[in-house]
Amino acid sequence: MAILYADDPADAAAWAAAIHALEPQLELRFWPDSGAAAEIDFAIVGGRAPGDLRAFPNLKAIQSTWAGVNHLLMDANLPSDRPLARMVDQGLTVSMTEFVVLHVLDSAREGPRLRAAQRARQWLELNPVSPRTITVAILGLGTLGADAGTRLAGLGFNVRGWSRSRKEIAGIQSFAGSDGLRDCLAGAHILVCLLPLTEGTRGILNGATFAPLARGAVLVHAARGAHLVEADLLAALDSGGLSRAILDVFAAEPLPGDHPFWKHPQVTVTPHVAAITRPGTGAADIIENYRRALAGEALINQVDRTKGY
Ligand code: NDP
Ligand code: OXD
Repeated sequence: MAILYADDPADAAAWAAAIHALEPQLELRFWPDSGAAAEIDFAIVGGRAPGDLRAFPNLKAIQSTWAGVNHLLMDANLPSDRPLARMVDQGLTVSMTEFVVLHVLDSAREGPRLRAAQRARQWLELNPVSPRTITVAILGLGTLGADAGTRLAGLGFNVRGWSRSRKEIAGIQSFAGSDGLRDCLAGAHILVCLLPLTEGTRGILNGATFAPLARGAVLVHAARGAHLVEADLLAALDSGGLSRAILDVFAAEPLPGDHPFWKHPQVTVTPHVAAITRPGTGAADIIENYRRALAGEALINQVDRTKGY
């Protein structure tokens, strides 16, 4: 029996090396060279459509190398009656925390104003403000939001987080539900989005969400493009409601060349690179999930299809 790798071909060699370093005897096949369909009992998928996995009658489970699985849950080629696991990887978590901390600190230390002053050869003595006076609201307090929030709290920021269920995380004030969202947003200076994309969160970054923030607040969005109502962001930047947006994810990726975000002076575009799973740290859980799939056990980080994440 064999594992089918149906993820990004550019990463195939790195995944094969990481998996074989731990379990040299595992047989890996690479899409579209799957061999006899009946021999495939596990599939590794990622950000792109993997092809029709319904063709494998003995497939026991599917493992995503991505943390977000919204695109996989919508893919009719993925058998909906097989367990699907998402990726939780220390390498990915650390990268996302770096991305969030980088942009929160850049905003807190007024990076854009200092860079503009340098371009104008202006000696602009801006005194750093204390992080305690800056409130960061994180939407999504799961693996990624909790880690980024904990680091920001450690740096002294006033951190709030919003999730479906309340959390007890040192240094983070936890909010849940729709009343909780309003309280989480009220007066926040920096809004970070690390939610999964579901029917409950689609379009959540909209005018009504931006309105309770402090005037001139900054958006750091690294979740999914469809969370954001782009027209509402442009309107909020125009009106001064928001002063800046750092966007890593977009409704259409790659971002089309004529999209207004590319040249907008208050928008920073990064090409969905906030965080990626590192095969060296992600392989162990994949192997454990393969073992569990064969044993008929629940997977690590198994997606709850009713919740959509
Ligand atoms: P988790 O599943 O660990 O956390 C999701 C969090 O969102 C949980 O706290 C959950 O609440 C909360 N949540 C979900 N739905 C709602 C809702 N309707 N209302 C309030 N809170 C809600 O996910 P991760 O932290 O691992 O990843 C988050 C997302 O980050 C991914 O889904 C993906 O879209 C994105 N991502 C982006 C990357 C990039 O490079 N840009 C890289 C990796 C991930 P509760 O805890 O109560 O269930
Ligand atoms: C992920 C991503 O979800 O890279 O892992 O966006």
